[in-house]
Amino acid sequence: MIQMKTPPLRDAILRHLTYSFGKDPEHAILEDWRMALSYAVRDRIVDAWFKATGTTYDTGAKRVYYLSMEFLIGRLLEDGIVNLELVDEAKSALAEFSKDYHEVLADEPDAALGNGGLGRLAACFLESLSTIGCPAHGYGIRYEHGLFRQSFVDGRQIEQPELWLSQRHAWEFERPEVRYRIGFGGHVTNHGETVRWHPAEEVEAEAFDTPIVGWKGRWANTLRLWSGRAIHPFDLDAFNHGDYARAAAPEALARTISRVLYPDDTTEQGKELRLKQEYFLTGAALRDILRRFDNQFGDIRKLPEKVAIQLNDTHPAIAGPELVRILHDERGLPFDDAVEIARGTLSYTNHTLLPEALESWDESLFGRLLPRHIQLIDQIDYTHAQKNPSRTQSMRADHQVKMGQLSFVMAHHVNGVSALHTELMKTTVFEELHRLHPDRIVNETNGVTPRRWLLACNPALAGLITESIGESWVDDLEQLERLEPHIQDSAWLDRYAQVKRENKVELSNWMGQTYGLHADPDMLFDVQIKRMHEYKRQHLNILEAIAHWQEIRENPDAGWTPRLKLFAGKAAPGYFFAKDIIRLINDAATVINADPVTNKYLKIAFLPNYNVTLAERLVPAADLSEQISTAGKEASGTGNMKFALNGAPTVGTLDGANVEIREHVGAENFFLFGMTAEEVMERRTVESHARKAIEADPRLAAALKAVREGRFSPSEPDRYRGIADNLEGADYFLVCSDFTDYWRAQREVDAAFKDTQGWARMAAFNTARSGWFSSDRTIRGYMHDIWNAKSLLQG
Ligand code: 8GP
Repeated sequence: MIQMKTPPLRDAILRHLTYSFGKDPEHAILEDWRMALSYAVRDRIVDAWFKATGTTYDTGAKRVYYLSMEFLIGRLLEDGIVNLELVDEAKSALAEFSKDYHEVLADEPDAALGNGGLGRLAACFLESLSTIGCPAHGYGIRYEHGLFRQSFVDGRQIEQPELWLSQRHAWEFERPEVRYRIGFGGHVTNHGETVRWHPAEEVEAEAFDTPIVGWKGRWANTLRLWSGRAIHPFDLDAFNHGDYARAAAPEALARTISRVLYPDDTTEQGKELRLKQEYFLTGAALRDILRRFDNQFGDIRKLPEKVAIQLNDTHPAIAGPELVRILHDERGLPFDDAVEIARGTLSYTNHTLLPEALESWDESLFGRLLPRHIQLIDQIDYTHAQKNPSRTQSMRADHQVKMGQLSFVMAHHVNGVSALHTELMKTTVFEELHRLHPDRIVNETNGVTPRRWLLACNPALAGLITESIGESWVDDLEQLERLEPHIQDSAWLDRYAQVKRENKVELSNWMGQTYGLHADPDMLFDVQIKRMHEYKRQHLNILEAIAHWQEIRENPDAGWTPRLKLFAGKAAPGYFFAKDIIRLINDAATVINADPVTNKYLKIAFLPNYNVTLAERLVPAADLSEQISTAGKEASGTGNMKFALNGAPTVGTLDGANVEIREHVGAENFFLFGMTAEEVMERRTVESHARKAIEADPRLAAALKAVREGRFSPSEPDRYRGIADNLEGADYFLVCSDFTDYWRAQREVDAAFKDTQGWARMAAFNTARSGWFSSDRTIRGYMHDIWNAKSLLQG
């Protein structure tokens, strides 16, 4: 490998400004500076990347492939700078040119190639894989438009297309030489033993590579995203006949496949284009994986020994039948051997038990698009039934193809994402398959990368921690326990509290400048940020706020704890109930914030366009983390971990990873309320459970009445009748039944917050005891329990 001397960052920036972008410092615009800095940082990442790739080849190590329809990576420049420990150098280099570091960083578009938790987890995993030095690739789709941009008009959510590629993007390397043909439709021929699929339509998948660097630049892996291209991009004949639209049609059609990210989180719509995207990603990834494997190892029977493919939910589940098709139809292995090899290579993560999220495809659509795969699925299903005579559920029931069951049968391990979720998998959706394969389900509780979610987003707290215990916590987060003795020291605790206050001041200033929202940093900052969904119960939060407001009005001098309630989150464009909840929060905020009697004590704001960057601002400044889903519904949560790590105690239910967070931080540092998953199931069987809860709690009744009667929508009093009817009627997510206990927990929060020292102690224990929630720990779990993969870093 060529060895080159690394120039100082300042020189590298200037060099790129001049020779990569053709600008001198006098004429460079902000974007030029951002690009020049990015290229200077990228050069160093590339050095680490080449070295890692070389080591992986030389050692013949097993490789991990993470297939995911979503990678919610956010901005990458700060990530690179922080991981390469270039913060000070970058700041002073830019200062030499009179450029502000933060302004330059803020110019980068936020790559939102994901919806929420599942996509952000994939991004944290990539960073942890590199930090650990596990040879890995992420495979996804290079969507031209990521998750829509959200704004509010009269409190209503408006969606606009997201355009992250309209600005220059520094991180990817186009690989025009890496292209694969992906087919759809057509027919299957059968000549004796030889079965062949003849697709009717083909597009090309072209690779774009982004290096992902780990802590201290010791290792870098690749995120390879596929973009759709036409095989014959231009119809010259049509052009020559003056039909310019038809001439360009093939390219437009092929590009459609990677044009947009589906904006649904935890709902499946069964759309044809979505299935095409799934096969496009999976087909291209498998060809790429097998090409690399063939070049290096040759003997296909060694595939499970050298390759681990993780399916991020069922979206890439077609990998099972596709691998069998390649091994059996194309390479001539016996069917049973092909299935064995595929199963030895694949594993599957389940991220939700919500029935509406479990993928199942109409067999006629599926068979039309993937005629050979549906035959193979039938054969896989048939052999599985033969080997397991007590099986009652087929993956091909009701004229559907059930991707959850297919994934389970084709995977050597299936994992849940928190202890509770994994146990529920065994007793609900996968009960029968778990009985037949009792060793297949394992748990890998989620985690978050401490580089982004503490070191980069909360430099003040990171600084205090490093000063107190050294910097080893950055890639060994459980070292944070060593903060515990410091918590007993009141001077240290004051500094801890001071850091939180500074973060709150910074957020207040930013909200003031950006939204004209003026918040007193001494208020309790109560934050709920996540996708909008009934099971996450943002409506429970706003109902409690309304009840609280009514109570303050009645008795303004009762010594209330001042509170700022912050919300942020997007609703799927077709999820009208969730959109109504957004509007209700905005309408309630308008009325409540304008109330001179109460607004010293209660303010509400819904910040638009929630994304990774906004989370990075809010998490360090939060006092209280709202994790209030109906127990049994949130598979894990990862926002909950970010808040705890940054010193915001949780008010939450025993759901998902909240259970483990509470175990780790201690019950006395967590505000628990609500029914358990078991009690939830029982409560649903109680007739008129909502009505009974409302009758028992006059505060709840009064809050609902205000919503129903249009207190927050005087120009349209009926606006929220739908919400009121739902809550007073079926109330599937048990908002009413959990309300009273939620109210109680919130008043405990109020009281606890008044004791400044006591609160700081609670917050500090949350930080000190959150080390286990590092995604490094999670990835080590996958490497050990599922992939049988090793780190290639020494020591
Ligand atoms: C989410 C879960 O809702 C969340 O609890 C968990 O922390 C996260 O995955 C990471 O494991 N699930 C999804 O985002 C999800 O299932 N999305 C697919 C249906 C699109």
